[in-house]
Amino acid sequence: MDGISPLWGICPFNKISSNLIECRAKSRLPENAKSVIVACFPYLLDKSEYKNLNISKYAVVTDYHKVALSRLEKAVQLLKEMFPENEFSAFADNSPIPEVRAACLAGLGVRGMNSLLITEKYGSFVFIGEIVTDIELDFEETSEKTCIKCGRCIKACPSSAIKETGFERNICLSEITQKKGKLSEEEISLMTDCGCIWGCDICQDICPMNQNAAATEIEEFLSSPVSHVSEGCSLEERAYEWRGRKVIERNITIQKER
Ligand code: B12
Repeated sequence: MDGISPLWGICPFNKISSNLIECRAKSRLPENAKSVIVACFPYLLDKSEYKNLNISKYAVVTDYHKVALSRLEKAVQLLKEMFPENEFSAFADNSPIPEVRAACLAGLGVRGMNSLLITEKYGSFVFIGEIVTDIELDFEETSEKTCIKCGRCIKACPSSAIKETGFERNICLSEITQKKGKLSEEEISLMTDCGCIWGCDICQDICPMNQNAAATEIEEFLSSPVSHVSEGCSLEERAYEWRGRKVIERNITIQKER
């Protein structure tokens, strides 16, 4: 796995099996799943790549769904050759696995109050993907640990989506920028105040545990960053491609008109 991801670990499937996310990908889970090999894909680039930034950093790099899945599929090929009797399925984001929880239980980092996985080396600027298998793999017993709980993300969140008691998805600015349809005046103001057309990084940028986050070594992420989007821009290989042109163009128009 080391050539696939610089940070990975094992989470026993039975520790997350009662929290699976309902989605179509669930049908791809091995019938007798026993272990989850959880992998992180760091995505932070050098500051010089964020000039004129008007999208969230996660969307600057080549679409992570494709990058993570193609890397994990390579590992699946090798594992299938080594263990032809067993089953292996790769997922990234579009996954029945609650990925933050699985990564915490695999010992890859802690859960921030902003609900994200924070790793020691790369901070929270990592994507998560996994391979689920019916092999019972050895793992280190660990519980889900939390961040230092300084509360800065709670204070900084422009829509108060982050609370001591949990996370309110519907009002998260990242969700607002990605949802279809007409936005309310309040949603439009939130988006224009933040100046971000896609996603939101406020709770990550403010996090003290992210201040020395290391940059990515993943070649596919280093090779073709796009930090600024404008009308008619290409969506190919970008994390905003799955939503279609309408949503991103709506957001670009909103920012232009303010
Ligand atoms: C739906 C979703 C969203 C929604 C809702 C996010 C949310 N926080 O609920 C929206 C669109 C808002 C969103 C936004 C973002 N997302 Co998102 N998202 C997902 C997705 C697809 C599912 C998450 C989910 O619903 N899980 C189900 C719940 C039940 O799981 P859970 O959170 O582990 O549930 C437990 C918690 O509620 C827990 N719990 C909650 N809070 C706390 C606190 C403590 C202290 C403890 C102990 C437990 C705990 O108890 C539950 C029981 O297990 C995941 C991919 C995946 N398959 O997991 C990506 C994922 C979480 N997103 C990701 C990213 C990158 C983002 C953004 C940073 C993108 C951006 N820059 O705009 C933002 C961050 C916003 C934020 N602060 O969360 C990454 C996170 C990587 C990381 N380092 O953690 C993931 C893992 C995708 C990936 N494959 O990399 N996302």
